[in-house]
Amino acid sequence: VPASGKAAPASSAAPAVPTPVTKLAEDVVVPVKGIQRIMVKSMEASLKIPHFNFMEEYEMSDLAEFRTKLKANAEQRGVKLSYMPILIKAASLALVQYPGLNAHFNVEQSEVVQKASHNIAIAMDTPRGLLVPVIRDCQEKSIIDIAQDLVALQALGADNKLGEKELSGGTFTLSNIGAIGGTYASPIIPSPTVVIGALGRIQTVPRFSDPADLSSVYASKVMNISWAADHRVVDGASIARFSNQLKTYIQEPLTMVSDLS
Ligand code: CAO
Repeated sequence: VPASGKAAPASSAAPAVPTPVTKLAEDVVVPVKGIQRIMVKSMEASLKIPHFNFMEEYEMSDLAEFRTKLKANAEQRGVKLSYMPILIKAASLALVQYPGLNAHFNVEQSEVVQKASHNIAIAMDTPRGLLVPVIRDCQEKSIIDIAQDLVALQALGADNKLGEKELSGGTFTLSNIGAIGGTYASPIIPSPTVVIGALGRIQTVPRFSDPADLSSVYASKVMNISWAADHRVVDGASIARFSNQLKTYIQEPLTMVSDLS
């Protein structure tokens, strides 16, 4: 029930994607082919990876304000600025300090290649299902550059035009499942990369500014990120330290400015 005390109109609860309104009269056989067949193979490869999961809550209030300020400027340049480009840039800045997480594990050669380029793959919900196009060289790009790339990839995805060129070469992955819903996830690492992060829904929750003072409760905007790392070559402490660095960039966005090259 909203603050007004009145129940929200029924239409506001309608799901964004309509669900089928007719029951199936008989079984329907759906062949698994094309992109989905590739998904079967890549998920089977991913299952060989021992996943280490780590989840953390990030306070988003300052980042939300930061985005509001940048949004107008982005719009003047004709760019839609969601949270994603800022989070991608923040992750890239944190990866500079943790190069072992922006890497490929070549099992056959028994080597980890720390990648110079931050080619950040973004899980995307498209009419063809899940696709994971790549925003290349995020370490060299501004937040606006990244926003432009993301919007362009979303447009290609919507038109069924994402191909090998856009879908290959990722070195680190982010999956914004929270854009659809959900707080936590257990994401699957795309081989040969070694880390993936699933972003949960941004939500407003009560928190204490002073844990010793119960009257210090305030409305906090938070997002959870669920990390999965390849525990053969990445230890939990590295993920926790990387997450702490990213948390600083998210919670105090101005700290990003001092680390921009
Ligand atoms: N919590 C709350 N709101 C969110 C949000 C989140 N985690 N993520 C996005 N939003 C908001 C955006 O801010 C935007 O609102 P405004 O217009 O007011 O800014 C709105 O939702 C729509 O965002 P978007 O989806 O168009 O853009 P995005 O850049 O945030 O995300 C993309 C782009 C491609 C990541 C997303 O559209 C998508 O496909 N997500 C699904 C990923 C997925 O399927 N993962 C599962 C992989 S395993 O099967």
